[in-house]
Parts: sequence; C-alpha cells; structure tokens
Amino acid sequence: MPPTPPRPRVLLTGAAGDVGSRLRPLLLAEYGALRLSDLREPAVPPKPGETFVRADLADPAQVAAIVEEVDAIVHLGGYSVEGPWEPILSANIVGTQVLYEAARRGGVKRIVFASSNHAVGFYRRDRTIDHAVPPRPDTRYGLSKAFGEALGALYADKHGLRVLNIRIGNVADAPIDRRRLAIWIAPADLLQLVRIGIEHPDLRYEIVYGASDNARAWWDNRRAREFGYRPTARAEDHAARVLSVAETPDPVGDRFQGGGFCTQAFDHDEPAQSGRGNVA
Ligand code: 15L
Repeated sequence: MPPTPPRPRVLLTGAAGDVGSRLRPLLLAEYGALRLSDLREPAVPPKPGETFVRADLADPAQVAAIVEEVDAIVHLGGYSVEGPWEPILSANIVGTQVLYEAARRGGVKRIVFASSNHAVGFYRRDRTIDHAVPPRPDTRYGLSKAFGEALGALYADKHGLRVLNIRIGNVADAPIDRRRLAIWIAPADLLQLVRIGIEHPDLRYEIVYGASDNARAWWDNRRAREFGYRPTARAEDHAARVLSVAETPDPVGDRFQGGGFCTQAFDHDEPAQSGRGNVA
C-alpha cells in the first residue's frame, strides 16, 4: 500500500468567533490537529490535538509566530461586521496583509480567506452574479473583504500561494430570515469548501460563494461545483418556518443582496448597476 500523505498542518485565525467556533470541531475531526489563534481565548478551551496562540493580526512578530510550520491557513480573523474605519483598517486590511506576508516568508502553501457576501452586497437581488463580477462592496467591512480578495490574487500571482476566497453568506444551523434563505450556509457545507481550499490539487486562485444548496440563491456558484463542491443542506427545507414570520420592510436593503448592510448610511436614490462581469 502507498504511504498515506501526512495531514496538512492547519492554522485557524479568528478561532474564538462565531464561524470559528463552528468550524473548529469539524476541522479538528478532519485533520486531527489544529492551531487556533485569536485576540481573545476561545470560550471552549483547546481539546487534545489543538493549541491556542493569542495573536494580534496587525503585529508582524506575533503573526510570524503563529504561521510557523503551518501548511494552510484558514483566515477568519478580523472585524466581521460593519464598523468604524480604524478597527477595520487595522484588523482586516493591515491584519490580512501582515498575515499574507508572514505566510509567504514562512513558506505557507495555502490560504483560505473568509471573504464575505458584503464584498458584492450592492448587486441587486434580481441579478444572478458569479465569481467573475467586480466587487460592489456595501460597507467599509465589505470593502476590506474585496481588498483581501485582491491581496490574495497578488500573493497567488506573484508568489505562488494557493488561495481560495469564500464569499461567505451566513453561517448558521438554519436560515434565520428571508434574505438568509438565499445566502445561508450550513457549517458542514462550509467545511467542504474549506477542504477544497486546503487540499484541492488544481487550486491556484479562486473565488467561490459560501452558500448551501439554496433554491432562492442569487449566486451562480458553478466555480465551486467545478472544484467538487456538493452542498448537502437546503435552505428551502426551512422556508415555511422562515416565511411564516413577518419581517419589517426595508426599502433599501430589500432591493440589494447585502440587505441591511446596504441600508446603513445610504443617502441617495439608487446606485448605478454597471452590468460589467458575468451578470445574468
Ligand atoms: C457577514 O459577512 C457577517 O460576518 C455576518 O455576521 C452576517 O451578517 C452575514 O455577513 C450576513 O450577510 O448575513
């Protein structure tokens, strides 16, 4: 029998956050060991096989230490909602650049970047968009995610890192409202995508959407399918419950994929839609 290849050594940043806490046990079960990092201690202490190292992503020395002897990084760390410029600049823009640079210097081969649907939140809901559309960020947060995707392209093209950007919808056990019927992703489906980022031999640089098999999706996720993604959860199984709950109309957010993120500070009639990219 041929020897089994060694399992990749994986670093999970943002391990104490909501998505990190959901992904953590799944990654540990998959790879047998996991290095965790965050600014704060995770609520669940490290299990056998896990180690936790506290790190501020904007500090190059701390980040160099966490990427040491790692094959792949699942980068969830940073600011995960809209906020003031300062923390977004420091955690998501400077922090992601520091991480990529540490990864390059440290010989890390792969990065799975938790991008967000908010990098393209200003596409209208009546348009189906794919992985090739230009960013239409709906917030400073979404803009920082678009930056992270572009940064990944630079490190992939110039330095050969293998990068998967997952434009995550909403990670939860079930869709929590009408908008999430289109963008929900179950943790097990997110794990599938993350594994493609960590393991797929043909991956160089890709953008995919982090969504389950949702009948109401406004994303064409064929690129993920081409890499073998076969989501098993279906938002439609939860539709009757979600639709039975009355929702307050949001005249701005209801038009756009990013929902309420688009509404924040929105102060004119309607942004133009460029029609560039593969917009069906
Ligand atoms: C995100 O990017 C956020 O991190 C998450 O908290 C949700 O708000 C999600 O988007 C969403 O759009 O539902």
